[in-house]
Amino acid sequence: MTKVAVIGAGPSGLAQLRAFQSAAQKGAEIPEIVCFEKQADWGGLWNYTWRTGLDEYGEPVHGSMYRYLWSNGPKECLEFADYSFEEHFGKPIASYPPRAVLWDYIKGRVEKANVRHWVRFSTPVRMVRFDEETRKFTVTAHNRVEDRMYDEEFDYVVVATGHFSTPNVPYFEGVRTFNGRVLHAHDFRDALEFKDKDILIVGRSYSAEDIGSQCWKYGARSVTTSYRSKPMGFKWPENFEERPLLTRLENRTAHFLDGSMKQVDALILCTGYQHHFPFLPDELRLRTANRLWADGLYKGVVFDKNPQLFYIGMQDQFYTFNMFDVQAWWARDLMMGRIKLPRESELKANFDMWRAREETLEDAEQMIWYQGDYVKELLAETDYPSFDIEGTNRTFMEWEHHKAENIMGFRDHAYRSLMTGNMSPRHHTPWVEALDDSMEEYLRN
Ligand code: FAD
Ligand code: NA7
Repeated sequence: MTKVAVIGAGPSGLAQLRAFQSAAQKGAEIPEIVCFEKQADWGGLWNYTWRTGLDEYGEPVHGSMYRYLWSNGPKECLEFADYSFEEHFGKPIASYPPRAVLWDYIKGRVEKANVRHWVRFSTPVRMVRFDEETRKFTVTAHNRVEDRMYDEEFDYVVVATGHFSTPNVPYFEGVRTFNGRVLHAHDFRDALEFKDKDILIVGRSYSAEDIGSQCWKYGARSVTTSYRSKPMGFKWPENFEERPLLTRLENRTAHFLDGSMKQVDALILCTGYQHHFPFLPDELRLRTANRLWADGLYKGVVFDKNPQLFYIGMQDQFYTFNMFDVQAWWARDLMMGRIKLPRESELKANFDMWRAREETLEDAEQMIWYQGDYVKELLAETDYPSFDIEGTNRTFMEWEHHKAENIMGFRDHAYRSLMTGNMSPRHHTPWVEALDDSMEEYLRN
């Protein structure tokens, strides 16, 4: 029997499990599936951990999420086409749920699909090798509970280990002797640590924006963000400012490229992440930057050097959960022989077309339409339930406008579900006043 290894049980890996289960539900014969998950539970980054550094087994902690994290985009844009929020919660809910609510939703679909027995928890994959002769993979996994390592053979491997876990940590002069707290976004957990402090953030992307906003919301005395390329440009509150790049630290004084200085208590590096696959040998390892059209992947999914190897969710993301779904459905259909892999020249031409267009993208709106078109291309080739991609793009546009209008208030807006057609209610409390991020509080009528 054909065997498929799925590495990781976050939203991408779970999309793969659900894709196979849905085929089985419709009567198809599916391969044997084994999903290896390093953490003790599923949900990937959405499964919050208080730990930083190494976990209870000495493994690098995967989690980069923090307390009080609320969705940074409308939930209407990530909704599963085969499992709506309304089906899960039994009623329409507001548009920017906190982490715990989204985790519950992710889990709901796979609990309904009854695929938990496919997952081996607390089992990091240590190595994957491919034998050119037998055309099989050998996966070496480590059962941490029994402290037992073993090998197992597979016909296909799906890598779904995420790429927002291994921090990119640049060096800044003077950081060695800075005597405030220094951390990367990956290790940020609780904004209350920075109450009444002057904090400095390096970076200008989602982590900088959101960790800065959170620290402000939970009472930081001031927030200064420092950009390399260009400012974020939002209308920030009074004690929140953007400065050019940090050039050096001298005791607690930060110096910036424009010659200005500021006394700070803490330095939070929101400088992004690395695609990091320590369990893959050179010939199977994806090497790419965080971009909308990743290097090395045909159709954004198939590894160009080995069509039995798939990567899900490796792109930079506007679209998330439903894009992972479409990728997983497509990968499933290739593994099940429902889609024939086009000739290499065709795949290459397709790659070049997407890459060329990617290189022309100038702003977030163009990037959203681009990623939407990519989702559309894969969607047309599978039986994933069709959904309104242009409507999703337009919801993303509204989100962008709401952020530009009021960066601390965009989460107070509500949008229409593209899956059910129903309007979501506005949340009962403005985001800046909502300090309790529990599911009970969010769902309270
Ligand atoms: P992950 O969620 O990272 O899951 C990967 C899984 O693989 C993990 O469970 C991990 O334990 C496992 N794994 C890793 N290595 C191994 C190994 N060697 N062996 C076995 N298992 C392994 N997206 C949104 O849509 N909305 C948001 O608001 C949002 N906020 C975010 C906030 C933060 C701070 C971050 C970092 C990301 C955010 N994202 C958000 C994007 C996020 O990447 C996706 O939502 C989603 O979690 C990606 O799913 P994934 O399965 O690809 O990766
Ligand atoms: P991103 O989106 O990859 O952004 C990384 C940021 O880090 C970006 O602003 C970079 O600046 C900046 N960066 C990287 N290296 C440096 C150095 N050396 N100096 C200064 N600035 C640097 O990562 P995020 O963590 O923000 O977001 C990841 C995910 O988490 C995202 O999907 C969210 O949903 C949550 P640049 O823009 O290139 O000038």
